Amino acid sequence: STAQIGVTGLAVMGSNLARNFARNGFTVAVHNRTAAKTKALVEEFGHEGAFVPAETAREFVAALERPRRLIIMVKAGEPTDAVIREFAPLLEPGDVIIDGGNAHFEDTRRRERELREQGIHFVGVGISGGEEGALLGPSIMPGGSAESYASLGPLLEKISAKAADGTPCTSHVGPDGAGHFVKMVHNGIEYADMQLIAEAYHLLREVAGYSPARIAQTFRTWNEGRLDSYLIEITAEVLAHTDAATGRPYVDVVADAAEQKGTGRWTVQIALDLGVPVSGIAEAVFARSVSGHSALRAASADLAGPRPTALSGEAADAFAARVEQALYASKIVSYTQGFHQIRAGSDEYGWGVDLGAVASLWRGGCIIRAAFLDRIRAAYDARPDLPSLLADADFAREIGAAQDDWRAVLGEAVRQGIPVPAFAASLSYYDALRAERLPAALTQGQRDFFGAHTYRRTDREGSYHTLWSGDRSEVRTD
Ligand code: NBP
Repeated sequence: STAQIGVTGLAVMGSNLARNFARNGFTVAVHNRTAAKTKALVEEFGHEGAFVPAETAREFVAALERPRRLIIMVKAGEPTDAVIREFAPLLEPGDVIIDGGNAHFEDTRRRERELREQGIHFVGVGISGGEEGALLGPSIMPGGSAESYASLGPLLEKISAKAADGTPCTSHVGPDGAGHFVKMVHNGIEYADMQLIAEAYHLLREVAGYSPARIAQTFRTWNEGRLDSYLIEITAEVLAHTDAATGRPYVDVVADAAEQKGTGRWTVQIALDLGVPVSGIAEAVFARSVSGHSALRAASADLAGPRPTALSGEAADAFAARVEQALYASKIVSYTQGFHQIRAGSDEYGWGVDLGAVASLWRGGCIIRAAFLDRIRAAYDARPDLPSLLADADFAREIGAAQDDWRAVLGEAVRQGIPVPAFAASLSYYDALRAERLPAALTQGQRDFFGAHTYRRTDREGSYHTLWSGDRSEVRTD
C-alpha cells in the first residue's frame, strides 16, 4: 500500500481531481466501475505523476496507506450509496470515505451517521470550480469530523485554489453535512449572481441600446472595479463571442431557455424549511423556470405592455452607470441572504460554521470567486456575530450610496416592461428590512379574523384574539 489518496469514479471530475493530486506529488490510487476508464486515464496522463491503477474494489483498498483516504466522485444519489455499500465492508475503523459529489446535505448526514457506527469517517465535501477547477485548484468545502480533517486537510490544502494572499481555498466547514450545505448555498448564490448579471445585460441592451460587443466592454470595465469576479469576466467573454455559422452575436443565436441541475432549487427548498428569506435566490431559480416554459410564453406573447425604447448618447451611458450601482446593491443583498441561510443551517444543526472562513474559501477556485468576498470575510472577522451583512457599517454605507440609482433603474425597467425579478426582490428585501412598520400587522388581523390565530400587541405583553363574529371585544389568550 503506497497511495496516500484514492479516487473512485473517473468521469471528468474524478479524473481531473486525481490528476491534481498526482501533479501535487501525491501517489493516487485510481478506480472506476468501468475499468477501461482507469486504464485510459493512466495511459494518457500517467506521466503527470504517480498513479496506482486498480481494477477491483479490493485492489483499490489494498493500494491505500492507512488510515485510508478514499474519494468518491460518482454521480450523486443512488450511485454514491452503491459505491459506499461496495467499499465500506472492505475498510477498517479510522479510515476516511470522502464524497466529493454534489450530494444533498441530508444524504450526507445520513451516510455520516451510518458509517460512524462502523468507526469510519464519512466526509461530505463540496467542490466548486467545474472541470478546470478540479484539475487546477478548486474551492473545497469539507464537512465531517475534525479528526478526519486532521488527516485529510493537508492534502486538500495542497490541491485547492489559493486566494490572492496565498491562503488555500479550503478549511474545515463543520461536522457531518456542513460542507455540502455550504456548497449548496454557494450554488444558490451563483444562481442569483448569474440572474442579476443577466438582468443588467437585458437593461443595457434594451434601455441603454448597447450592442452585445459594447456590453462586453462595459462588463470588462466593471470587472476592474468592485464587481471584479469570475462571473463578470466570463460574461464579457460570452457577450463578445460571435457565432461562426451566422456571424451574429452568439447570445442572439442561443435559445433563451435556461436549464438547471437542482442545487439552486435545493437552496430555496431548504431556505423555506429554515424560514430564511432568500428572495433574490428564489427569483433567480424561478426566472430559469419561467424562461423554460415555452408554451406559457407563446400563449402570453400578445399581452399588452410597453415596447422598450432605447436611450442614446450620454443618457445611455448615464443609465449604464446606474445599472452598475443596481447590480452591486442587489449583489450585496444576495450574499446577505445566502450567509443568513448558512448561519441558520449552522444553528439548526449545531455546526458552528465560521462565516468569515466560508467567505475566505470562496475567494478562489469556485464559480462565485470575487474580490468582494475579501470584504465579506473582513466584516465577519471584525464581528463574528454580525446578524446580517447589511448590519456591517461599510456594506450599509455602500448600499445606501447606491440606492437612488437602484430605484431609478427599477423604475425604468417597470416603465419599459423589462422583467427584473432579482433586482426587484433584492430592493424589496432591503426596503422591508428598513421599514419602521410592515403591513404584517394587517396580515395578523386577517389571520386572527378567519382562523383565531391570535396576535401580539405593540403596547402590552401577551397574545390576544378579537371576537370578530361576536361583539369584537379583545380577549387575552395566554
Ligand atoms: P458523473 O456525475 O457523470 O458520474 C459519472 C461517474 O459515476 C462515472 O465514473 C460512473 O462510472 C460512475 N457511476 C455511476 Br453514473 N453509477 C455508478 C454506480 N452505481 N457505481 C459505481 N460508479 C457509478 O461525473 P462527473 O460529471 O465527473 O461528476 C462527479 C460528481 O461531481 C457528481 O456528483 C457531480 O454532481 C459532482 N460535481 C460536478 C461538477 C462538474 O462541473 N461537472 C462540479 C462539481 C461537482 P462508469 O464510468 O462505470 O459509468
